[in-house]
Amino acid sequence: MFLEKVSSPDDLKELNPIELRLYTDELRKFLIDTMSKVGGHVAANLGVVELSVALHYVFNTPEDKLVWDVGHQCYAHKIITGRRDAFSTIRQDGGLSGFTKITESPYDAFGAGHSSTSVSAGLGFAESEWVKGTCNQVVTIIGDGALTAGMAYEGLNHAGHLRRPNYIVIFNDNEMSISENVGALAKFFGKRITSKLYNRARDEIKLKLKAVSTSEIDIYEKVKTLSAAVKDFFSASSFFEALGFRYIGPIDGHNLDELVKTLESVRNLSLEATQTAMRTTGDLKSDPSSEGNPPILVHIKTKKGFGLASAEERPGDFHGVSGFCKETGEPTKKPTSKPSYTSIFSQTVCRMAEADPKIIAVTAAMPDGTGLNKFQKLFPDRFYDVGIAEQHAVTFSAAMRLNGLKPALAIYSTFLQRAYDQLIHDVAIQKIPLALFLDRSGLVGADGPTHHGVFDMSYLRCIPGMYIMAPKDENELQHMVYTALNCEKMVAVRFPRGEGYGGPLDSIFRMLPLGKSERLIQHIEPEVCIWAAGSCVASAVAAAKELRSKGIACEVVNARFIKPLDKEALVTDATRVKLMVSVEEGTVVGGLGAAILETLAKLNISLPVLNLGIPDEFIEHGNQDRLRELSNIDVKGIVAEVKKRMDLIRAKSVPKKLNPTAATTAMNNIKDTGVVPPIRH
Ligand SMILES: Cc1ncc(C[n+]2csc(CCOP(=O)(O)OP(=O)(O)O)c2C)c(N)n1
Repeated sequence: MFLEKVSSPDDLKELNPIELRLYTDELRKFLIDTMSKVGGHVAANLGVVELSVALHYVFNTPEDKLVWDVGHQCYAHKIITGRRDAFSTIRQDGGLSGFTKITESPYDAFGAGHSSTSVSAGLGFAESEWVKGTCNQVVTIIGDGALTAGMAYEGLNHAGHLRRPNYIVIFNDNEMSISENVGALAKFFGKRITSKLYNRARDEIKLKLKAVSTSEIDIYEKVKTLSAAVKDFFSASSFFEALGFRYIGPIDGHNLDELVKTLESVRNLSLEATQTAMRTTGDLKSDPSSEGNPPILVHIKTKKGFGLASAEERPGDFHGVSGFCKETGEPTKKPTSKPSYTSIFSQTVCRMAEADPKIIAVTAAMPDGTGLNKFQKLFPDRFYDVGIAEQHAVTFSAAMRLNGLKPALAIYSTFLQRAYDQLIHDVAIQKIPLALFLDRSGLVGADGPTHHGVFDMSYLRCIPGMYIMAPKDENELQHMVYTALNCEKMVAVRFPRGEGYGGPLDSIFRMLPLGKSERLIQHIEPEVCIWAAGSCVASAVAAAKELRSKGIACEVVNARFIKPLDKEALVTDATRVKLMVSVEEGTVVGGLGAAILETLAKLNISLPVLNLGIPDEFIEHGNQDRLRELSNIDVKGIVAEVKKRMDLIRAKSVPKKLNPTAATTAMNNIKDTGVVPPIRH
């Protein structure tokens, strides 16, 4: 009833308190109905329905900016800001993004997907308001999980220094990351009930002491100093106050009236302080050292999955889901019999760990996503969830490796981007043979451009000493996990999101020869050779079969190693075919195809090369297979592209085949002398 009436925050402001409450209930119901059909980040979104309504009710968005951390909890915000009708398209081809996205709405102040960026972004907005001389307010909404990441503290520390009162942080404390939150701070914030009592008592005592103070002696000030030590022990407020914030809370984040009232006072406080500060300084840049006008932190307490029993009970299972039954919470999609790559990875590490006590497992806040929750149950003392701290995870694991242990460090490809300097500075330069397992490599589907793991081959390949492997199927993944944990190299194994092919699994793990490829289809007189990596190998094989029926003899090589590339095999192929093709589920810039081109160029071999992979642009969200199709790395795309190029080659002058003897000589020369002789066609 009220849901249809609200198409913008201005409509929301027209509602009276009772209508606002009814609207909020309808909004939650609408969210549950829609997410039960199309899926999404259920638990996080149900936890912030009241907060989203209260924020848009109180603040003057979009002039005042809301910066949502991660952005996975912004569904109510999307509905309030005019995207209700499109909401059922969320995370699907051509539909709304599952995160905040500045191109989608002026109300999405900043795009997100990766965690813990909201404090820096919010502060940047707040500070620029200051420099421009305007006093719009900026609100960052950040969870306790996101507060396990270093970047959040970089922002908070700076905010405490800049002291801009138009900057407000909402600390959404639900005691959960995706799984249970970890770390000393999470425990510290757990004391907030004591803090609530403390706050109430403090306010009462303050009033009483102020009443008995004189102009000569301010008894309240004196007692305040004395009580600081007690406060430090009891109160979460001291933590944020030490960082330079005015702390308010904790507030019940599901009590709409209390939230609205608190946010209204916070807004007034912030507005007044901002205007006063701007007036007093008379200068656009006020004195940041002024003690009077700190930024404000509001600590709210919410429950993940609020309003949906199954999600409240099992918030971890309702982090990111597809459709589900509203009554039971059971997924509507039937589980397949094929194992996921994640489960094979985790199973292999667990089996290896039984035999080798040196194997430990490390994850950055993704025990369920990486499958390492299995390891955690079996070997609790050898399992480490470090929080959303990929940088720390890499350096921590590097030191453990150096000290004789064998960490299996599992991080999603996209999140490893966070730890790039650590990979170079803390691992590669020191030649530490750390094994990295990059889950969700390639196109991930519904999460879209912030989450596609398409850059790792490119960003890892340029690191000296790095080994990069990609399995063609789940059986090969087992052997790659085994090889990575035993090979004394800095090595990354990248594998895709989703299920494998359900083929047989070898019961005994084996070492794969380092830097060696595997030829899957051979011809006596091939015209084309496809080098494929990981998830693209099966498509390449199917494409080669189809090309054969179209009169094109096409070999297929499973590259296995993107680095080091199997140069001998590559040169052999280059001597026999008219067209070399690379196929990879990663960016063509800097990936397997680039490695092939670089190698051929270095050997002075020239022949037509077709690079298929993710083009030099960000791929939107959508169905994983559809996105592969759009990038021409599915069977149909490979066949069409190869056929097109071969038609051209056949129509024009066909380059002569390379002389095999010359190629062999070239390879021998590289090995013996490092000198590359020119090869003539
Ligand atoms: C850099 C990075 N690592 C991991 C993730 C995966 N991730 C998405 S949400 C989330 C938990 C966030 O917890 P919190 O900030 O408390 O928000 P809540 O979901 O509880 O509302 C994690 C680990 C991410 N988005 N970004």
